[in-house]
Amino acid sequence: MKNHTTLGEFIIENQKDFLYSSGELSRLLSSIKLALKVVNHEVNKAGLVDIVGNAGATNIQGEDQQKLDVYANEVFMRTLVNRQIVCGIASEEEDDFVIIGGKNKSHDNKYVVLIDPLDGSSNIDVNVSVGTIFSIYRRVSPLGTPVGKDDFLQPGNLQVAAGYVVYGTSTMLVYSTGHGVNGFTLNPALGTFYLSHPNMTFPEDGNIYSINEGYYIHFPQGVKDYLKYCQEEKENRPYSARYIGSLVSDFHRNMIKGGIYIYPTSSKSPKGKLRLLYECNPIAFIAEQAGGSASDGYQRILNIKPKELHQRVPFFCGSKNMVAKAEEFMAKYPEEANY
Ligand code: AHM
Ligand code: MG
Repeated sequence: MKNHTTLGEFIIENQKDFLYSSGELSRLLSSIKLALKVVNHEVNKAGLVDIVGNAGATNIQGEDQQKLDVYANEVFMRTLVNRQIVCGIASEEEDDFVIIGGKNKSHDNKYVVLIDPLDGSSNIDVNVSVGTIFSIYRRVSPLGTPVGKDDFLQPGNLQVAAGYVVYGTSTMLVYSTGHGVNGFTLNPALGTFYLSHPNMTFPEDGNIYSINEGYYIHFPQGVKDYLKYCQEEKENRPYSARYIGSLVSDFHRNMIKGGIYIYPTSSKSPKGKLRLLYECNPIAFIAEQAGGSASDGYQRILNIKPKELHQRVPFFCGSKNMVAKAEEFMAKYPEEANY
């Protein structure tokens, strides 16, 4: 691959990796690229305009929506709908999945997209990085019919592609189509993404743990034991604690430096907080493609067969050896696997 490869060039050059590719996935990735540039522009000026704040509505999980969440959701929905590339979209910000073209509309398009348009949005008011997370599946319903719930409730190991955007000190898009993980950094002056991080890989081990330790008292015993292990003075421990509270940024740092991210069940969130379809599956797909791993503490995230669109799961994700160690601690409390 030559230097200064742009995202557009990379998408086209790698189209041949897909058997029977008709260019549909490439066009889909290009529309996501367009939408995220629009969202990026808005996120970057969030401090300047009176857009930050509560839109006054709550989403299906009963959480406050920030104005930029609503905006980002609209941009991604509109871009994908207008370009008529996918047959359906499910978003963390929508109660139900959306069939492009309206209810009962039949489609010949192959793909569905699941998206968390703006994750970690409570960080916007304080100028801390937020992200977008997306996941792409081939539909299971026959072409020429309307999409249904089963098209969205597929286990993560059937993802065709997944990615995230970090709106950070630089804006980066990191994605995988199942052939490794590549990262692209936006040159804001030109509006062009360049391949800055080819073939990203997770260090097998690390010394960072990322968890909201303020909730320690509410954690399952396996997690408490593992945290004590992280803090022990032995070998390369104690580890450093780093927690931004923005999944994409915490994951991105850990993938580059080596570390583990944990959002466990707790007595406050008995099923965890993060959503399987919009957050855990796409991040788990990227983690595995980069040589890391992702688990609910007991089983591989990508093997879980989803039951509902907004399902939550506990999430342990990061350097392979660190996740395996955390699972060892969880295994001592098998009853906690039934969350
Ligand atoms: P959101 O989808 O409502 O933005 O919530 C997801 C975010 C993650 O980005 C982050 O890792 C986590 O929530 C932080 O939660 P907490 O504040 O409970 O630690
Ligand atoms: Mg989210």
